[in-house]
Amino acid sequence: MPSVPFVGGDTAKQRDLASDSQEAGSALTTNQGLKVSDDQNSLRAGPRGPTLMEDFHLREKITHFDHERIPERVVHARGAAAHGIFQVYEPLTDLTTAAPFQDPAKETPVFVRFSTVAGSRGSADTVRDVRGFAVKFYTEEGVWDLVGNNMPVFFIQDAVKFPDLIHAVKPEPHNEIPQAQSAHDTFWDFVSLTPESAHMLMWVMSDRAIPRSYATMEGFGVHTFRLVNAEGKARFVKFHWKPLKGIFSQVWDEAQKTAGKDPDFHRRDLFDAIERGDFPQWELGLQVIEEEDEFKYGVDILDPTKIIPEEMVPVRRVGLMTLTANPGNFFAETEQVAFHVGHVVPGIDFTNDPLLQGRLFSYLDTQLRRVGPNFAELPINRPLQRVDNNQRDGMGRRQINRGRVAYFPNGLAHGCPMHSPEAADAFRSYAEKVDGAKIRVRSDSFGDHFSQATLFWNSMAGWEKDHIVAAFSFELNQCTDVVVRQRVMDAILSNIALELAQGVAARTGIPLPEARVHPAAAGRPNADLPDAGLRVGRSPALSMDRVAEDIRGRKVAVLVDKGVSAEQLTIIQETLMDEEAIVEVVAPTAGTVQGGDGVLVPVTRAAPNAPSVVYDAVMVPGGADTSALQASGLIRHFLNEAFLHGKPIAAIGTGEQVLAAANLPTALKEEGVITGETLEDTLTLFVEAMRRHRFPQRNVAPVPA
Ligand code: HDE
Repeated sequence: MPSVPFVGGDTAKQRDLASDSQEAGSALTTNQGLKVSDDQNSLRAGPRGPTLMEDFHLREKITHFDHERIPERVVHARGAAAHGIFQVYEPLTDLTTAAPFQDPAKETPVFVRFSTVAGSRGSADTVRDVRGFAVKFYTEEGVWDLVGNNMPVFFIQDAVKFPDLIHAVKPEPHNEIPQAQSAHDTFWDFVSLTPESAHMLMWVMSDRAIPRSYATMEGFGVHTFRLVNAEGKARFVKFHWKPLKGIFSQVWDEAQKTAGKDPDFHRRDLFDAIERGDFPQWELGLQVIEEEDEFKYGVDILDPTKIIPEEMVPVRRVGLMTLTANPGNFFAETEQVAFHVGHVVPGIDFTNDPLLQGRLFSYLDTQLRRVGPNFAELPINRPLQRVDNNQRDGMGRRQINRGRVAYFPNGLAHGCPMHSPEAADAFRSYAEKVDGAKIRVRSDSFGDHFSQATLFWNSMAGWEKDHIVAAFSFELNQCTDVVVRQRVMDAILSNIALELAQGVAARTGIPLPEARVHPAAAGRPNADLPDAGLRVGRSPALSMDRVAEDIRGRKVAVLVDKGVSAEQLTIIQETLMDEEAIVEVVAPTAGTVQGGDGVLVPVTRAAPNAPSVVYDAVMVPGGADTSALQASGLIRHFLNEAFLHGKPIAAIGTGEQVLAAANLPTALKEEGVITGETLEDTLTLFVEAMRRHRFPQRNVAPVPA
């Protein structure tokens, strides 16, 4: 798998943005350019007198401050972003004329914003939620936005239901509780009455909804789009982003605690990784479907609650995206960036997916409300090339359009700017033939709501099933309305898998339905569609039960206190840093500790500031004496929590006494607790265990039979 280190300088977009940045070292001025003599004292009548209205500097400064916020996004308010580049591996001219896919030598600048959906702008990163994965490509033929999520399907099949879905999941309107959580009555009330959400519910109740980092998430365009080549031939396409670091998550208890200990966990991880040159990378994957194969796969490709399993249509990896730079200013870039599914370039087109069609309206509308009519002129949104048309004026207009002509056709400006009927690089909509009666009807081919939810369940490893059962149970135990709880059981869970329904029943006390709702009554199977093996099989690509290729960017805590062997510590640090892991020395207090061999050991972080939830693994070196470490309640708590969350734990020599003091079992090598080995062997086993990420046997009880 190619992992191309980024060696270049700023992307074209960053250079474009840099032209807007302020001069360093300049004098403080008002917005009118006046040099300010005193920015610390307002103008008043005598040292103890009232402040004067006349103080235009005070008024300008305060007024601007009062207007600093723009409306937060109605969904996806909480997010973080980065700049980068995209490069295609080989020309895709047979498939599309889209600019980023023509030339492997070409670096297309991108700006990528990741987000949660339900929470406000100040909410925590690690909540259970879908993650947005929105990519803006600044191509030489205009801006293309691939506005996706980290899950390949969605809750609803028609955009008209979106406001209801979001009203249901957002905090309840009478008391604005709970923040950034689906675990409340109104969400489960809505989805239990909306069986088309069953498949998506499986994804959000899986660990996909609590990613370890943005860099370990997949991304999906969700809808089926079209690729169109120079001959005008179109094919259907589904877009995928495959993370080179693999797909890894937190566990639920850990995610909840991280939300309190470090609400910026994902944002910080992305920022820090880029600052230290550990650039997150994803391969772009395409599932291409010939037009004549539209009905071959047993699902309607216009239905956004369905996937085409990778085992049926393989994902062809066509290029690499590398995030190389953090934004210079969060507001100007991350907050003001305005994505729109309708921003496409020649060679990419839409389909009639009714969710996509509604989004084509919504994104422009929301940017007009949120950022204003001239949002496209803002530095982060403007394309790299010159914009020329007859649109004029509006709030916040930047461009000064000289001359008296702002219409077409015109003779006074020689017909300019003129449209380009002949130009090969102009956008032309794909001439799909459309013919139908005006009706408010959903196609029967959208009717099977459960087969793929079952497929997802069948494709999970045992521990993933445990986590899904635990997640449904947690959410339903947060619901107070017995009717809602029972309806989720009767109308959703029992139609997906009996084993799932039984597991949730055992943990929630919700009775199983007396007679299982017959699948046909719940909208399946769909007799109109050929059964292509989807309904019975497994799709291994859906499982996260995998081992990482390396431990790059994983965070290890090495627990120390006075008496630690500084020599061992150095070897641990060097070995793990050679693997490009991040090693932090954690002690009960900050500063330095006196090593057993007389060396002063610098501490990276004190235990109160270094909760176990922000680390992937923990190591306890030995030394002359570990009694100080054994005596620390914080350290014992740290180890217990890391154990519960299934993290690799290793102890060397007298370090084992610290594990014993924390009452941890020390003979669990198969489950990632490494003891009784030489330092060298411990490190080898530890790195191997870290590649497995977690030992989930430790963090959840088995699903009751
Ligand atoms: Fe969005 N969505 N969405 N959405 N969405 C927005 O646009 C909407 C949907 C997604 O980082 C809004 O600028 C409707 C699916 C991302 O700035 C808004 C429907 C997918 C982002 C909107 C959907 C997404 C948004 C709010 C159902 C995955 C954040 C603020 C028809 C394919 C982009 C904004 C960023 C944001 C509407 C469903 C992804 C209101 C009506 C499906 C990643 O326009």
